[in-house]
Amino acid sequence: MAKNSNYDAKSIQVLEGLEAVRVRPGMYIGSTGRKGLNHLIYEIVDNSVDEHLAGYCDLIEVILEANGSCTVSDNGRGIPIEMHEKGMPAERLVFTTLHAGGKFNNDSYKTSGGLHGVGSSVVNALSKYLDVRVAKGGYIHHDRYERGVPVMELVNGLLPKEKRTAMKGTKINFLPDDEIFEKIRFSAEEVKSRLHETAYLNPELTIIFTDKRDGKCETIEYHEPEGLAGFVKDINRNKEVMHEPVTLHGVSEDIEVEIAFQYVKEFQENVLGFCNNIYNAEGGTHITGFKTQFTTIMNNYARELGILKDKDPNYTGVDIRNGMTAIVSVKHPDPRFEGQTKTKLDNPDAARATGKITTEEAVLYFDRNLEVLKSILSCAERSAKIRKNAEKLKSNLLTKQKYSFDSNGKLANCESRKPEKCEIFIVEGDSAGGSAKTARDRNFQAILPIRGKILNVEKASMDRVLANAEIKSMINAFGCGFSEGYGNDFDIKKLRYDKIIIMADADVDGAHISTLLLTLFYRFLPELIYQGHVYIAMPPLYKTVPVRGEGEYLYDDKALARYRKEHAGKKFTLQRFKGLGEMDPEQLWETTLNPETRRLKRVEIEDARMATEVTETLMGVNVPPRKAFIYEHATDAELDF
Ligand code: TSJ
Repeated sequence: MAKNSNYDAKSIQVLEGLEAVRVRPGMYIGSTGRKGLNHLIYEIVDNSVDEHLAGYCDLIEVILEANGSCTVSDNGRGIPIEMHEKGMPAERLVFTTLHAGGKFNNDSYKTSGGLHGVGSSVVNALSKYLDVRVAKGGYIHHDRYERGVPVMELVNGLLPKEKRTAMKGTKINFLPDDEIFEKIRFSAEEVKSRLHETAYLNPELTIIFTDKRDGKCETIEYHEPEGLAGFVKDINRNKEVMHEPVTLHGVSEDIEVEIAFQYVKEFQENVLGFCNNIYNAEGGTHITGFKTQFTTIMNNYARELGILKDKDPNYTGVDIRNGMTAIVSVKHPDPRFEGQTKTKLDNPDAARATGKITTEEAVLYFDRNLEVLKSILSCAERSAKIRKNAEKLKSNLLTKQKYSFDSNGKLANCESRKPEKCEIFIVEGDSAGGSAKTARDRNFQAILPIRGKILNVEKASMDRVLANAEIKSMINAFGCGFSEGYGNDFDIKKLRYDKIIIMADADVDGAHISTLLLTLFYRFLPELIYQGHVYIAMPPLYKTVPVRGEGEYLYDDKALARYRKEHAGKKFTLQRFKGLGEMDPEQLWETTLNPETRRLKRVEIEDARMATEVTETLMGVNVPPRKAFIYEHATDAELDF
């Protein structure tokens, strides 16, 4: 009896804990939009990856089920189901106690990605239902929750003879709660990309993804035995590479370090950091340790080989990393995170560990691969020359900037000087720019027209980027400087506008302009994206003009189909907007500028792969995928009205 009442008391406490999650879901998963929704899957999958890291599982299966739920299963030991000291099965503790995950996982790495590494109980709390099946010891154990509350006793069933020894592992099936999430449709593309990434980071793991929704059944298997080297190759797949990927690994201070890099013939560095399998969008100590030591080594080699003479200054880190694609992955027993989005690794020992392994291993490699060393150094030499040119141009640009805020070429600035109120619209073409200037609320809306297609920064060197008039006028207008690599003049506090809104036509050319601008921002002003200042305006495609009553703006063909259905039999004419230039100022105000009625999509960069994909798929030669990317992202994103 005593045991029972203890159990009840515990259950009540537990329910109160999970109730807090339902009251403020954003605190636990970041958002209740698309990002938070997909996060539920990663949260569950990470448990199986932990089991893999502990050495007990090599297969994970993820299924997007026809009914909208998600199934994740692995072939590990199965969540423990023994009675726990607290009077309930350990499995129940996992699903009903906040942060219970860590307690059972002391022997392996926590895949806590920082802010939102919250565990399976949060997923449980935010699911309409969650079914757990654990197979071990010849039995299958079944438990079920609804909105976090257990709705049955744990059932133990004997497995059929032929499965008794073979079947083991954990299987979770859950349906996100539509009372919590704005939309409950998972994004297959995003989930696949994340699973693929997980496969690259865990070369001995196989992940099978199946999408059974919409009457189809598409399966894809991710197994990447080449690991990080394969990951780097994949990122560089459309580029001209200079050598085979180089991998460095080792363990130092209990931290496992793995690094892969490969140079391409392009002006850009792309260094991605992972800690315990989680992408660190803001980088951190592991990246710093690698970069610092790599710079030192390469400068030492340059002097040894006589490429740098005594009187020459060292190459900068940015010179040396021009053209480099690298992945730095660490496994840390106790990671700490900081930064705006809590994705920046903060442990000083991680910097020491990556630094030490980089020095030891890179020297081993370069001593045996002189040609690769020399070609990287000749890249650095060329980059240094370009940098010196760029520095001249930049100092010109920055001195001019002080005086040019109000008379910046074509910028029609707003009257307010309060950045938190101000918006700037980047508008393609002088004619649309002209209408926008007439239509706007000049009190807080600035218009910057840019002409034609801006420079593709992905393919251009720094000095050419800085010499580009359109780019100069943008950087001047924003007021916050810009960054190259991680060393920078960028200062977000100086940003003059809270919202930077890309305004382009809803057609292929418009999509191209938007992606060029996004690439520019991603490369030189990434903080603007991370901190959510960049938006894309979503002008409508149609306006309906009914015989009687008010017309309606329609933003896509789905909306048009819906309108036709809802107004079946009624007569109306359809005005189709080919471009922003075709709208009169009043329409432009109503559809695209007026905060009360317009639609904006905030630009987010999901994860490492998405980020590199933005620049790759979007900048590639073929137009259709590019268009698909923008519009796909535009439609399933959280719209900000
Ligand atoms: F927690 C969860 F529901 F999110 C979840 C956990 C979801 C999925 C799909 C898998 C898992 C999971 C947990 N897979 N494998 C495990 N393993 C354990 O929890 C486990 C098993 C045995 C022992 C042991 O010490 O004997 C320890 C652990 C942590």
